[in-house]
Amino acid sequence: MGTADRIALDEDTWLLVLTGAGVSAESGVPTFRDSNGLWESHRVEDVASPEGFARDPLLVWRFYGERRKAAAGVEPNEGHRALVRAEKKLGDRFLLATQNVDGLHTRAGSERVVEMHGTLFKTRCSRCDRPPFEDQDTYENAVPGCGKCQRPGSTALLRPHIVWFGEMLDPADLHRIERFAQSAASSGGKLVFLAAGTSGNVFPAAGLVDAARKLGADTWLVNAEPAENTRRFAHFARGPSGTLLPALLD
Ligand code: BJW
Repeated sequence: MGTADRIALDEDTWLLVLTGAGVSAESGVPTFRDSNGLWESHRVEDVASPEGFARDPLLVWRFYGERRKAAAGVEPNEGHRALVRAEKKLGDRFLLATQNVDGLHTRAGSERVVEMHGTLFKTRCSRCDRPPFEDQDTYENAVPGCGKCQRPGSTALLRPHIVWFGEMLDPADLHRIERFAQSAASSGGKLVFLAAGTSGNVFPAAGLVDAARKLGADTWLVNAEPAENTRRFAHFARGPSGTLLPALLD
């Protein structure tokens, strides 16, 4: 594994970034799989699967209501801001695919962002195809129903606009990521894939490093601990993303 200490943002560099919960950890947002992570106090299958929602929608709404409240009260950190500066340098040769649903990249000022796992601050109907809408409500005591498609005797529940286990990611999001990487390759540019703050456990995000390698990308991982797929990367910088992203990118 390489030990170069900078990612050069040259005129022919295309940078595809994948972020995970670790990038928001220094803002005070809990990760999933670390000690004290969200999955320590909740069973994944109860709160982040369609089956869990069907079984106990109030529990699921309490979980996401708490997270809405917590995420609204935190601020982006230096890691988020380093990615904003990289985007300013690279323009359309930059794309940020995030698994995070906390909205902190956008609040920091990132513009070319794909929210692969959805967002905490939108709600949609679990049955009809009305577009997801902005929503800050925490629904602590009652599960909201859909005012658009509700029929007598049939309950259409509103749900968070989040991609749960066993659910498809939006194909348009995946195409946008693929198109970006392929444009880099076909333009003869230098593709760099940088993953930060992610345990490499969840697919398809964890497979992006391999897709990027196939296109000839240089691959970097910035993480506090080794990830499940560390060996797939050419470079591993171990430590907090709030310090390492500015050091690598500026
Ligand atoms: C720091 C730090 C600091 C801490 N600085 N670092 C192929 C193989 C096997 C299984 C599958 C497969 N393809 C699909 C699957 C099934 C499944 C899956 O991946 N399962 C695995 C568990 C094996 N995937 C899916 O179901 C996906 N859907 C799909 O593929 O659809 C197609 C399909 C449908 C039906 C059948 C088959 C295929 C959907 C996955 C959606 C995941 N959603 C979640 C929850 C919702 C979001 C929410 O509530 O917030 O998204 S799961 C959860 O994990 C969340 C995260 O986005 C995601 C990734 O977690 P992340 O970001 O990596 O966080 P952590 O906590 O795991 O790691 C944090 C890391 O940061 C750690 O390593 C720390 O060390 C580090 N860290 N502080 C730097 N300061």
